[in-house]
Amino acid sequence: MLARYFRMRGFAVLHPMGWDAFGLPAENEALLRGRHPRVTTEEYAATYRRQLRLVGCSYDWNREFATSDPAFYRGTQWGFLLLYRRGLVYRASGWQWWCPKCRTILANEQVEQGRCWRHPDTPVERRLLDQWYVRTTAYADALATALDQMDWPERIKAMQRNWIGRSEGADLRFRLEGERTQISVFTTRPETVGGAVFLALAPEHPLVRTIATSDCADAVEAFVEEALRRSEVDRVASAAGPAGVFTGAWVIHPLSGSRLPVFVADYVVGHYGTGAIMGVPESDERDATFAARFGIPIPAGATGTAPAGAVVEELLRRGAAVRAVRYRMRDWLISRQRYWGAPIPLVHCPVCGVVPVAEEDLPVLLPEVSRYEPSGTGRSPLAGIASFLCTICPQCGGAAERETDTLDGFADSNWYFLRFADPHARAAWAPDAVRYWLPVDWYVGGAEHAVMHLLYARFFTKVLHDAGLVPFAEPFLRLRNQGSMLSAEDGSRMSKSRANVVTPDEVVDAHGADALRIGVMFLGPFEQDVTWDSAGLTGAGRFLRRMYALVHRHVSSRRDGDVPRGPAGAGGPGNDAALRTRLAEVVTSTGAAIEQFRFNVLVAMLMSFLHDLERWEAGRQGSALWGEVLRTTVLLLAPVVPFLAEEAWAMLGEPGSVHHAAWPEAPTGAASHSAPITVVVEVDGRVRDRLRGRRVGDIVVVPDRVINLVTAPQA
Ligand code: ANZ
Ligand code: ZN
Ligand code: ZN
Repeated sequence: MLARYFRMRGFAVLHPMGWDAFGLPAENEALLRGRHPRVTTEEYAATYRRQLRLVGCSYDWNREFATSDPAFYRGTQWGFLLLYRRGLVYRASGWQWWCPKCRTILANEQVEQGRCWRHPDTPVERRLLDQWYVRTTAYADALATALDQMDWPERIKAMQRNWIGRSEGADLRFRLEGERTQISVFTTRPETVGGAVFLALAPEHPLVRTIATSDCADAVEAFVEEALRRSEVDRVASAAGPAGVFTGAWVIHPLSGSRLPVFVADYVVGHYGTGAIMGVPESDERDATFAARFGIPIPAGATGTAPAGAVVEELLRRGAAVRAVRYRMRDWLISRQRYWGAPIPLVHCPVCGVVPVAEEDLPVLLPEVSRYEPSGTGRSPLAGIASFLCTICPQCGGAAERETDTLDGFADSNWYFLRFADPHARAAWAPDAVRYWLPVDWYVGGAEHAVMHLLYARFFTKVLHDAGLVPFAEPFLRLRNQGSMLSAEDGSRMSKSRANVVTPDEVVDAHGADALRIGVMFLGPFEQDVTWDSAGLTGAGRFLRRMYALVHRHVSSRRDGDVPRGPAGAGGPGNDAALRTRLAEVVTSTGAAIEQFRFNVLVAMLMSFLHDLERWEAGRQGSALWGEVLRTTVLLLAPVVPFLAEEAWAMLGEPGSVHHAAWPEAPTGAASHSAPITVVVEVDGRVRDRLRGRRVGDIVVVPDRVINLVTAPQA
């Protein structure tokens, strides 16, 4: 609707469609059916393409592509190498989520409540593995700051801010008793240090095993092993309350000099802050529970009531603290041990180390396989394909091995919008076309993209901007989220996997595409979840038939040369002037409703307008005024019900397609407000009358009979 509307308003509209084809869903589907993901992807794309055409979505199919096309993923690989060259890619070993059912590593985002996103009944496990990361945290501040000026739903902005999770505070250093080693803790409340009575390390903390004394080592080891197997959510929000174990080590309080015991605690998160905290029972509830549970003594005089600023100043002065800003956000784990993705364009050379593939050798093609099973070892299926694996080092020419991991699908959705500007460009994108079309003016998608896709794409755009490759730093100016369609049967989200979908095919078959469009819009506000209700389709069908009949009556009375049944302006609830006012009002509010995504309101408005038109019709059908009213009405209907509008347009005898016609101007009433003029009425060049101090209220044309200028006093 938006695309059709803006096109009629005279905008150059780019309304593309393509397929985010790489990734787990396609691969899992292929595994299930034992068929190549490319084949299943093409099959699904064909169905979607047909259905989208069926319901009158005005996509530009010349720009269609799939992210799994080599011409596209060449650009994805190029983008990865850009990040690599800019020092934003690194390899690190880390604890990874592992789904025993998918038999692969999961990104943090793919773990929901400690379970696999694809297998909600399967708790994930943890494995220590080498992975490729993108330093998205380098842009944490820029990503958070820019949100303020963006025309996005507040809800999504809040989710992004939350995801980035910026916290200001300080790192405080505690020296281990009898040693030089220091333990750093991150706190947002450094002024409470006076009340600190213990330190707690995350089970992942590198010092855990070093500092554990021999009599505590076994208990610490057992605790750490158990904790690492559990998911973070499970650990931190455990119903059993905080668990931990004493390491046997003590630290010295930087101000009081008293001894504080060092624990390992499951509620301390390994990747946040320094992975260690100071426990302040008097200010923090969890610390209080922990201290009580382990009988940690509160030393006399341990209190945080000292003036805040003074404490922090003192710590800073003694070098026991540095100011710190921390982000909850983590770097992006971009490697996947999967088949169906763009191969990471790196080579491992025994002499040169990691070497990027030369730009002219891109794309690194995904080899053909007959089996898509994950190896189950944690390595990608590509590791088992010798012809892919064995290569030559781009730097020294010696024998080398290709990287066998593939890129996360978000590497594709990071930049696909640039490709749409010219999907046939030889390079990743065509700079001129990108400058012309982008950034995206209207981005419409589900709220499930609130963080990952939308954050990574914003990150990547900022990198491109910093590299001088695109003239903007934000990819999506306006964002709007549609709600989900819920099934009337079970109230859950319609999805193929739940087999509760109503297909467009069956609805269009029974009611037509325009009825489907109205029926869907009328279900509720655009951004809210709505429950499918086919009852609305009957009303939609009635609306379409009445609208059609209205146009038809006018056209046939014009053809039959009917004389208006009464003096013009006599029929309906008001006079012609009232009709014009009402029409102008509908023109204005239709445009506004579309731009505000108030589609359900728009449909209701058009329905009530139709009702008015039917009452106004008597005495006007066949007239020039009525023709003009219907012409305008059909233009307003074009974005909403494109098929009926096209038909009605032709019936009215208008040339070309209604979808190429200009959107009606809302009459501004300029004539009535400007200085009086004299209008000369001529017939064949001979003056027949002069209209002074009056305005032309109406022009009634009865073909072959009368042209009647109806005047009204100047307002
Ligand atoms: C002492 C203190 C006293 C704290 C107090 C809070 C309240 P945000 O706001 O989310 O940044 N913390 C630091 N690192 C942690 C980790 N790795 N795992 C779990 N908790 C961690 O939270 C910052 C606060 O969370 C820090 O400030 C620290 O506890 C805790 F009355 O230090 B605070
Ligand atoms: Zn799984
Ligand atoms: Zn080499």
